[in-house]
Amino acid sequence: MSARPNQESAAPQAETTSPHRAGFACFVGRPNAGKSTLTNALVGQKVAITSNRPQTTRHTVRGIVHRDDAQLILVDTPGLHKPRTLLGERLNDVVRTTWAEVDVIGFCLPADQKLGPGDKYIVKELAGIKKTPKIAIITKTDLVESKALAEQLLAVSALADELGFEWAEIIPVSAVKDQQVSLLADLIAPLLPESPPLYPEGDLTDEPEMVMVAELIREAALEGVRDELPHSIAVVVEEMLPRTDRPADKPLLDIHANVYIERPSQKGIIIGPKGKRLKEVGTKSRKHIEALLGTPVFLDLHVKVAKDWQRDPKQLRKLGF
Ligand SMILES: Nc1nc2c(ncn2[C@@H]2O[C@H](COP(=O)(O)OP(=O)(O)OP(=O)(O)O)[C@@H](O)[C@H]2O)c(=O)[nH]1
Ligand SMILES: [Mg+2]
Repeated sequence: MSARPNQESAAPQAETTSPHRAGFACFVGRPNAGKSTLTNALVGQKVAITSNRPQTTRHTVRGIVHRDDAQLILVDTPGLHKPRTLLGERLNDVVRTTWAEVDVIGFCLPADQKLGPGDKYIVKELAGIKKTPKIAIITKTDLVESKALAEQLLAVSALADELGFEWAEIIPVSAVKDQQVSLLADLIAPLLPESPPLYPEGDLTDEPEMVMVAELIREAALEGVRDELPHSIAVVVEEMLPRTDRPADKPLLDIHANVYIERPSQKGIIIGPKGKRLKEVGTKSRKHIEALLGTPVFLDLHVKVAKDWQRDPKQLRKLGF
């Protein structure tokens, strides 16, 4: 690797020859490219929700990988897309701010989809960020044969040639099959600046618990809904309070959350016949929330209409965008 500057490493393992590194790497790509799944696989725990609906991620999520030689802070971003709403524009802004700030950019391209105009658009913008090393990550390799994978590798390499830059690395991975995931971490680590760890050991994310809980509810709510509805769902946790008058060995956490949709007509779909769907969303997400928080939970979900919130600056602010 590059020549080492003659400053002392601040890392505790003074005997090792290579200095400790720490820094930020973001994953960018089209919606559904597998960015969040890859982030979770690298961290070894679910820090970001995932789904097969596009635009699942709506804010940057930091996942932290602790190694002896380096601390990788992975920044999962929303999929970059052609915005159709104010929310879409805000999400794209978040991605652009993020890639301007990080030490390494990982461009995610699914192996099972042709490199398209959406990808070219993103890579063209990345080409303009000269200082930052860029890694091309072909995701979901378990879905294709080796011939198709080889073609994808060539296509992404040719695109960089065309745009006049070079990928620091090109790597195929499968987050679902855990193939080459740790190799990706090995490739990112040396590209980070010399630095002591930036987060305490054991921290896997800096997401506030209330946000993670809301995201787990949204993830469950996304399952099985189609068309415009996934985009219309937002979840806000209003309150998390330990139930009083419980014996110390039998705690219960009361969580009150609102599931927002955009139109009254969507209410019925989310709630389902006799409330069946909403109940399923509650049961499913409660399990994940209990695992996350390590305590039994009583989850109280309400469905509310926030009219056209994706397009309304005031509503967006209220929902945290
Ligand atoms: N077979 C396979 N599926 C994958 C892999 N990685 C992700 N997926 C699936 O692809 C879909 C999208 O994954 P996400 O990680 O949510 O994608 P994303 O890029 O974060 O999407 P946005 O947040 O919407 O931008 C989900 O259904 C995942 O299960 C993989 O390695 N193999
Ligand atoms: Mg995502």
